[in-house]
Amino acid sequence: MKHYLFPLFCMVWGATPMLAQTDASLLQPKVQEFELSKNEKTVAVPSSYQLVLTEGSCPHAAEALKQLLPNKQEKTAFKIILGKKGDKAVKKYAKKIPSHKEGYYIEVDDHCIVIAGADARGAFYGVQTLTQMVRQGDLSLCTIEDYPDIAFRGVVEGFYGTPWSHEARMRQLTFYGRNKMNTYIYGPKDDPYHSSPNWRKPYPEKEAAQIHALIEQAARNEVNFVWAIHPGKDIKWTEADRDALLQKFEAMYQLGVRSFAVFFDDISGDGTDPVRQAELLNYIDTHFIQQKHDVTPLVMCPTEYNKSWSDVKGGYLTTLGKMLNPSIQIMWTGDRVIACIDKPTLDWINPLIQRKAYIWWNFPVNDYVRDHLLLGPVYGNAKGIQDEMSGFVSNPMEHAESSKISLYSVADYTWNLDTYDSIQSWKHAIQDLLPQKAAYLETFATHCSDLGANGHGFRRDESVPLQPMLKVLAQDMNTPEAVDSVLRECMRLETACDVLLADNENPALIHEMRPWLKQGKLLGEYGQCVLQMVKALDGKDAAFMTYYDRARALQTLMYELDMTENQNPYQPGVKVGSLILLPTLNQVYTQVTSTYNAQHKTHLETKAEYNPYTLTSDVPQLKTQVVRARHQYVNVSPSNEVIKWPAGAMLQIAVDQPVRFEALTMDLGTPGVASQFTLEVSSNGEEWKSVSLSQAAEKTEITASIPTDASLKFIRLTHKSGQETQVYFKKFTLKVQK
Ligand code: LOG
Repeated sequence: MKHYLFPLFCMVWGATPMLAQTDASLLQPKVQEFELSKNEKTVAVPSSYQLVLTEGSCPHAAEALKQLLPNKQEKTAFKIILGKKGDKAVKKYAKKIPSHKEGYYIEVDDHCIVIAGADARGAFYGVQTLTQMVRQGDLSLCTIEDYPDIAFRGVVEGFYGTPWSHEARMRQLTFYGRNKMNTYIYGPKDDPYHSSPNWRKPYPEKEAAQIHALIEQAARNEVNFVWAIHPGKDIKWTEADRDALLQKFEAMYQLGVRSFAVFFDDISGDGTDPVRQAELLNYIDTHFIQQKHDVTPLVMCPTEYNKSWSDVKGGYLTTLGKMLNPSIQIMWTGDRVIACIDKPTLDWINPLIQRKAYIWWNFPVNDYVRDHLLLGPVYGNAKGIQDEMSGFVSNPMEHAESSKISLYSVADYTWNLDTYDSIQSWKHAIQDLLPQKAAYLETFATHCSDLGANGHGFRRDESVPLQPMLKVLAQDMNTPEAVDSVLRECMRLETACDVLLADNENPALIHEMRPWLKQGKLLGEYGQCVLQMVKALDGKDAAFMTYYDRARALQTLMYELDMTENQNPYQPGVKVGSLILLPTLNQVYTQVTSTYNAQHKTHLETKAEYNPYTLTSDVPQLKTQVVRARHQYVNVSPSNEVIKWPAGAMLQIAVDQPVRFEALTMDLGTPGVASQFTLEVSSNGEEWKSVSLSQAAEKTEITASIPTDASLKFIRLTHKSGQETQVYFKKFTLKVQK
């Protein structure tokens, strides 16, 4: 029976941090079974206690308990009994311990607390739960039976971009332990010793020492540190490379690694052969993993790692399914690169790979929308599918602290799928991350969650509580209720950003969010101005022009911030409220200014934002890429993955006013491919002139200088080789003169 205690005390006396009893709904992740004792009594947190423990049985749990309650004594009446199944200390409770791995049983009565794990990790998790209970205040007499729904839960540091710092990783591992996540897969794409060119080489001394420290930190927190290698870009299917890989694994084993993964994602060419991949992995499994006896099952990420890229007839996945040793885990991102997971997802993939998929969930990763920070709730993954997956790990943002909002909820979801509540979990996550200023962070995060238009077409809802009023405002800007409530929320947003910018509670978090907080503050100010313009329209207030001038200034300041902060080469800039808040405010700005112009016969600027460039393409993976102009340059957002470019397919950029295209620079990641493409320009989209492409031998960059012509409006790149080609899409920059 599930029994969650209603936090009545909180309701009556207001939100006090200390409760008179345990509120099970606040335990994280949500526990499976919580039962209050019938007498509804509580016991104070013991100020001293006698520890009953089988020496050496669960050292990390014992250490965590010591941290929590340091006053352990020999002769005290109150007892804490800690142990794992099979220990003498917990023998009496053996039948009550859940049979699931990593589960635990807790019993609190007025003279004793029992924490009995199914194993050492379970005991550690029991201590984490007790820690949360102690932080709430007096302990309710109760029993808890708890266990995870999914065997492997956690994080894959698998994004492109700046890998997490050592300090950030150390903090993450503590966070995983606290939230009962047992897996951290180390695989940052931009660590050269994980991928090409240096996967064959051992880590230099400093990095090796840091990895060793991470492994120790992981062990203290009962996390499996999984070290992944990404050799597929340049692997040769030779004994020499096979041995190089084994040697690297051996070196990592010597450093303390006891869990391993091999990634074959985002590669093209020889490395993608499933037979060769399976032979190599089976060899590693037999000659390394199985030989060691203290290493967890091997994990692999396939080249076809999502349904939309899978060529079932081509047999890649079935070959892996058939050939790979049954103990090898296969990762899967879902129906698309970025997708939520449901039953049909698993019903499709599991039979093909002849095992339960190990989910690589691409959220909150933002390496393809780096101008956005993803702070919204985790939602969209189905309930009831716990028995169809072997693992579920989340790929986060390069911003480690900010990612904790999502990771907290991933911990919640993967432990107990069926009771998962996305909004509640998100609120708890924010509370956990920044307890003193949680309300402000919640306001900011409410408006900083969508990804904007992107090549993967994955979006998240944003500004949800304000949406009804924003819709009313968009329909009729003269609705006072809507004007006032949006105005108030913009004021709240500005306040929240100010408070957070000046906050010192979690400096690493604020540092990561700083550009977005600055943009959020400007957006809040802009919103207030625009709505004041609406209020001033009735003519009674002479302030319209002042509000107009300030709104214009804020538009410029938001643009400048976007052009100067977070200037990464992929998706530079800083976006906040881009799904609905900013577009609605811009629409109201245009409307209110046009109305004013009509009333006063003025010519104030009515355009709030303007992108003259549009992209069209019949290459499926490119057609939703984003194009944007920055100063003299027009960039198409690059892609991280391999692009399958069909025969005859093209990519076109059009501009609404004639311009002078000066030059094109692009990088398709492969030497010699320029000859497979033609570049053409046109002023009307009908008559085309071709422009020659140049590519130096052995180089991946392709350039074209475009003959002077001030009347051009179209430029297109067409693949002409007659059959599908595979390229990367690392850069596409057009230089333009107005
Ligand atoms: C990469 C990953 C990247 C993610 C999101 C997998 C298996 N591989 O398209 O490194 O962070 O998508 O951009 C990927 O997802 N490639």
